[in-house]
Amino acid sequence: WQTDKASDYQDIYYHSAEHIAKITINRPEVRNAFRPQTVRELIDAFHRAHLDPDIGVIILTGAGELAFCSGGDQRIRGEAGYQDDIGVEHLNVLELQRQIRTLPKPVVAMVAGYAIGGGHVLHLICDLTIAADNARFGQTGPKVGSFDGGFGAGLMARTVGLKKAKEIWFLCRQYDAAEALAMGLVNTVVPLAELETETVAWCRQMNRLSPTALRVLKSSFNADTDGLAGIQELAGNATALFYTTAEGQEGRNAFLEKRAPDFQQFPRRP
Ligand code: 1HA
Repeated sequence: WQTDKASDYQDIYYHSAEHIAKITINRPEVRNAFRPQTVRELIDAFHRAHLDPDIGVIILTGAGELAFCSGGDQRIRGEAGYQDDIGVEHLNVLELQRQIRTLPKPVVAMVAGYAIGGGHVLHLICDLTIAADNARFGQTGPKVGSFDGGFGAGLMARTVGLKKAKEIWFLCRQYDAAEALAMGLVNTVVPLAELETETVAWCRQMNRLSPTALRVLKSSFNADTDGLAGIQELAGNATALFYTTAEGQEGRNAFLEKRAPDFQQFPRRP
């Protein structure tokens, strides 16, 4: 992996190799819990990977073997949210969830150890999850005085079914990797020592496929769940493809050449 020298992150790492970006939450002393700074940096890193034409697939992971992410850092939870360095309460993790969901490249969660609370929702939001055999999954909201009733509930129900999703949230149990696989919460389980090799193999396989097909498919999977915003995302791809056609370009050319557009030259396909 190459370390990104341009970035100056405190709470995360950004690495890249072979058209894969790897974003790592690096707070192992708190099981990779996130604070506002962490989320700010994650949003920046995902933005970087999104815009980099050299990157086809993104891995999200946590430092060490004990945790992927344990959710919001409870030590800095104030009266009305998670406090930043100057005491302002804002976490923006919901913005991060939307970003991972809508950025037009596959995002793979590489999970060793705990994916818990808001950290569990982050892996859920990712397109695919590769779990090590020591992975443990669960929500804690009702235990620690929180809940994620957005994608945390709705996408969970779509992923594992309504009964199981309610069990996960209402009982706050933990599930091991085999149980997670059985309920469709993860794509595969591998020995811890093989976690990165296997994850990279999945990424390489996706990188050999058509980026446009993967891009449009990702937005297709969001379209019904996300309502008009989902249709916007899907339709944005249609517009981008239309721009590459002679028919789309005729409109632009006519405007720039101050003439009437000639759309008669284009077929009205059945
Ligand atoms: O629900 C939301 C949101 C909802 C809507 C909108 C935004 C949201 C944003 C966030 C969240 C949430 O994430 S709520 C859920 C918050 N997270 C949790 O309740 C998980 C708390 N942690 C644990 O349950 C356990 O620590 C663990 C199962 C992840 C690991 O257990 P283990 O291996 O036994 O380690 P443990 O000894 O508990 O933890 C190691 C150290 O890490 C401890 O610190 P130390 O005693 O060494 O000083 C522990 O306090 C710390 N730590 C672990 N998780 C967190 C944490 N410190 C702060 N925040 C944490 N989340």
